[in-house]
Amino acid sequence: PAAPANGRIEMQKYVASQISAQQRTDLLKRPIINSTDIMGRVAPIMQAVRERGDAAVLELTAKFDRVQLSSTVIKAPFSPESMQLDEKTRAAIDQAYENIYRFHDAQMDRETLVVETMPGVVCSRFARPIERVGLYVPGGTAVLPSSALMLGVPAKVAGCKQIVLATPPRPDGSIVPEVMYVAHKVGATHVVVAGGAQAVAAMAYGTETIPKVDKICGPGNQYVTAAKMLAQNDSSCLVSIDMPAGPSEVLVIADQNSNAAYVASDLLSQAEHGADSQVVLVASGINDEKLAEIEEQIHVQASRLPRVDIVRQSIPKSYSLRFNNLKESIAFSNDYAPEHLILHIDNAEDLIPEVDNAGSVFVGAFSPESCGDYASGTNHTLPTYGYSRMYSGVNTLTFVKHITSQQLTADGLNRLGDTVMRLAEVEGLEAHRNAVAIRVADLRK
Ligand code: HSO
Ligand code: ZN
Repeated sequence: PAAPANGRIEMQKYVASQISAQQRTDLLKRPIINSTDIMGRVAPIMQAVRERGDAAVLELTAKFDRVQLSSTVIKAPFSPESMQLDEKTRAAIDQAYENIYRFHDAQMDRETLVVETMPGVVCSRFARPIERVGLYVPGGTAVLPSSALMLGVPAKVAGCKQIVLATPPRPDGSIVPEVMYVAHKVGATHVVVAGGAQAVAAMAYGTETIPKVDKICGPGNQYVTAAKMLAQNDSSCLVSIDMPAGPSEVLVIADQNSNAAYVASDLLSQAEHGADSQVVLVASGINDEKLAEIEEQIHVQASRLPRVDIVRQSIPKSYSLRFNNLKESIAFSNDYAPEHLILHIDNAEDLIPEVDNAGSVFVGAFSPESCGDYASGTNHTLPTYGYSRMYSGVNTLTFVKHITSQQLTADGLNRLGDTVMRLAEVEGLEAHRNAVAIRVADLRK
C-alpha cells in the first residue's frame, strides 16, 4: 500500500466485526518469501565454499562486504585492543550477560531422569552438550552484540566445547568491539570474519581455518536463512539448525486504559528493525478517541526517530484490528502466533493462561519488548512467521541433546521378555525375538 499523501506515518485500520473470514485469514498471513529464487542464488555460494574453502570465503567477502581480508578467522584468546569499550557500554553488556546467564543457567538440565518402568527395568535420560556450535550474528543496518549474547550465553551454559561465532566485517575489515567482547565473555573459540550464506557454508562444511560445526543458530536475512536450510538438508555435512527465521514481529494487545504513548513506543521499537518488520496492534474494546491517540503517538514518535525512513516503510504495511473484547483479541493473537506478544492491559498476568502461541510474552505496561531484546534475561532469538505454533525460541536446551539409556536386571528381562518376543513375532523380526529368547531360556531353566 502507498504511504498516505499527507506524509503521516500510520498503520492500516480494520474492525474485526466488519471484515470477512477471508480478510481475517489474510491478516494472519506473513508476506510470502520467494524462497526458490533465493535458494537459487545461495546454492552456488554454498558450493563454492564447500569446494574451495577459505579462498571462496575471502572472495565472497570482497564481493558482498567490499572488504579484502587476508584471513577469515580470529582465534581465541582475542586481543584486548579488539574489544576496547567505554565504561558505560562494558557495564551494560556485563549486566545483560549476568541476567541472561542466570535465566539460561536455570534452564540447564543437569539431573539424570531415572524411571523404573516396571520392576527390574530402569530407563534414564541425560543431557550432553552439542560439541561444536556455530552462532550467526548479523551485521547490516545495526550492530548486534545483543544477538551474540543471546546465542553465546546458552551455548556456554550448555557446555559446548567449540563455539564459533560468525559475523560480517566492518568496512575496515574489523569486527565491532562490542561483539568481540561478548565473544570473549561467552568463551567463543573462533570468530569467523564473514557474513551471509558464505559464513553459514563455512561453518557447515568447515574450511582450512574455520572449524566445521554440528549445529548453526542465529537470526539472519533471507540469504542466511536459505543457507541454513540448505545446509540442514545436505546430509554430507551433518548439521542442524535452530529454526527458520523470518522478519521480526510484534503483536500488542491494548485496551481503553492503555497508555497510548507506551503502546506506540513498543510498536515502533519493532518497526525500526527493518522495512519488512511485522507490527500488529490488537485493540480490545477501544473507542475512536483512544485509537486516534495511539495513532497520533505513532506518528509523532516515529517522526523523531533516526530510523524514520525504515519506519515509514514498515508502519504503512502494519495494521490495527479492533475487537469488542479480550477473548476475541487473544483468540486472534493465538491464530497469528506472534514472535513477541505484549499485553498492554490491566492485570495482564491473568491473561497468560489464555496464551497458546507466542515466542515470548511481555506482561503489563512496564515490560517493554526492549528489555527482553537486551537484558532482562529471556532470549530474543524467537520463532517468527507463525512458527511460534510449534517452535520454541533459542534456549539452553537448543545447545544440548538428550541421550536415553536402560538397564534391565535378569528379573526385569524375565518379566518383560514375553511382551518383546510377541511384538517381534508380530513384526516378523526373528533375530529380535531371538535376542530375548536366548537369554530367557537360560533364566527359565
Ligand atoms: N527484536 C529483535 C531482537 C533485537 N532487538 C536485537 C534489538 N536488538 C528480534 O527479536
Ligand atoms: Zn528488537
